[in-house]
Amino acid sequence: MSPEELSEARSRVATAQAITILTGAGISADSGVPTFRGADGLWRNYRAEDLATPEAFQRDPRLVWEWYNWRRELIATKRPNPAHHAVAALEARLPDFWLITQNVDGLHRAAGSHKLSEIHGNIWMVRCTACGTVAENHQIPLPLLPSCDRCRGLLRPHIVWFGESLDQEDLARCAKALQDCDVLIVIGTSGVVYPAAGFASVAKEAGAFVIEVNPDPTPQSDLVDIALRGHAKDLVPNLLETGE
Ligand code: BJW
Ligand code: ZN
Repeated sequence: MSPEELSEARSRVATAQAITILTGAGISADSGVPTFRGADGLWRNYRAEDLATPEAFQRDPRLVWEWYNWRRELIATKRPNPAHHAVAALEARLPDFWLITQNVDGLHRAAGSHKLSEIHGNIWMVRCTACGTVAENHQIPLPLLPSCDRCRGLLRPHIVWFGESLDQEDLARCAKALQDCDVLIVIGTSGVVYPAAGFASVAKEAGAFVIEVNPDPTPQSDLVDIALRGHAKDLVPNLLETGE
């Protein structure tokens, strides 16, 4: 990444009428939340891919809730970092803005973001497997077989697991944000989980200028216009706070 690239990226952001941001676990890594893939992405020899499926929950709901209790406990101690705050500040000053996050940790909301789609759900929400009621729940730890207040059915995390469909309204809102933006900024995602992995190319085909912020290359790096290599907490404030 050359100084010219950072400077061009900053000027694209400063002059854009409509900006969409897509975030992944890397933006919360700087707050101390482990990412999914890579050395920190393991929990007791299980991979996220082995626990984050409806089949895993059917087979052993206690094990899956144990994992979520562990993550809820960890995330409860974490706070938004300068990258989350810079994203929220951009929303506050740019009317045409949308944030798409794959993160379930709620740190964007904690930083003050409102115009956002949490496309993979939220770890502080639960859903009844019997009656479908969705509720906010901050209890830690939850019983290993938590039950619904309304019908006593088994609760599950309100999170999108592998093989499950994303919310259609959320997806439609994201499609509009990808079509309409002048600039898409993709921050801290490995770009391997669909449909989010396809969002950079959707925006690019619709004419957007695409900026990636990630210390490492991803499968989308070749299609983006500028790849800024480094940590979100350092680069994102620099990129977004253009001091207009
Ligand atoms: C930093 C940093 C710093 C580090 N600063 N950066 C098309 C093709 C192939 C497969 C499919 C397809 N369409 C659907 C599928 C199946 C599947 C899928 O994509 N599989 C792939 C693995 C191949 N997708 C689905 O099943 C989705 N459903 C769906 O599409 O329904 C319709 C359908 C179903 C089946 C077939 C076809 C259609 C649902 C996906 C749900 C994903 N859910 C999870 C788990 C939730 C559990 C939980 O959180 O409790 O969401 S998976 C996990 O990965 C989590 C994340 O949101 C997601 C993305 O991970 P992310 O954010 O990219 O994190 P990492 O760890 O991978 O990367 C971190 C990055 O940060 C790295 O790049 C670092 O370099 C970087 N980084 N430090 C900036 N300081
Ligand atoms: Zn219920």
